[in-house]
Amino acid sequence: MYTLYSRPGSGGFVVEAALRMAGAAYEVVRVEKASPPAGYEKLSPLRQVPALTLPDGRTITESAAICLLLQETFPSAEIGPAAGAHERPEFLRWMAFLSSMLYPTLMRFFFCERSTTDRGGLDAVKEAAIVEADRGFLVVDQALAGRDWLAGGQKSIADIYLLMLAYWHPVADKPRDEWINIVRVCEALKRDPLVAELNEKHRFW
Ligand SMILES: N[C@@H](CCC(=O)N[C@@H](CS)C(=O)NCC(=O)O)C(=O)O
Repeated sequence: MYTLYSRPGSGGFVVEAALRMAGAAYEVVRVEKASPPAGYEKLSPLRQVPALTLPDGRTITESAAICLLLQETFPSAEIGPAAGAHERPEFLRWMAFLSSMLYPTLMRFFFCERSTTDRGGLDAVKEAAIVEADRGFLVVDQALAGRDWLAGGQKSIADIYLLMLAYWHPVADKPRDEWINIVRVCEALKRDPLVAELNEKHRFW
C-alpha cells in the first residue's frame, strides 16, 4: 500500500494519476499548507506535497522522481516509455524540464516572498515569474507542433504533468490561447476518463 501526501490542486495530482494508471493500492493523506500533520517535515523536509510513502515504509518527495519510480515499478502500466525504448530520451527530457524549469518558476509566483528580501518588490518577482514561465511554456508548445504527445506517439505521465502546470498558470486563460499545441493536448486529456475523474477532486477546470 502506498500513502500519498497531497492536497487538491497540488502536484499530488500528477502522482495520483500515476498511481491510478499503475493500478496501485494507495491512500491519500491531505496535507494543508498552513497546518501539515505533526512531524510532516520528517517525511518531506520542505513540508511540501507531494510525498509518497512506499510499501516498504520509505518516503520520497519530488513529483518527477515519484512518477519515474512508479513507471519503473509498474512497467506494463504505460505511465511512460520503458528504459531502452526509442521515446525514452524525450520522456526523461520533458519530465526533467517540467519539474525543474516550469514547476519552480510557477511556484516563484505563488511564493514570491521567498525570492526577494525587498518587501516592496513582490510584484516585480511575480511579473518576472510569469515571463519566465511563459518562456518555458513556449518551448513546450513549439516541441508539440505536429505531434500528439510529448514523448512519441503515446500519451504519458509527462502530458498529464504538463496539463497540471498549464492550469496553474496565474494569468486568466489556462492554458494561454496562443499555445495552440498545449491547448490541444490539454483538451485531449480532459476527455480522458481518468483525468476527468481526478479533476473532480483537484478542480483544475
Ligand atoms: N520539487 C517539488 C515541488 C513541490 C512543491 O512545490 N509543492 C507545493 C504544492 S504544488 C508545496 O507544497 N508548496 C508549499 C511550500 O513550498 O511551502 C516537486 O516536484 O514535488
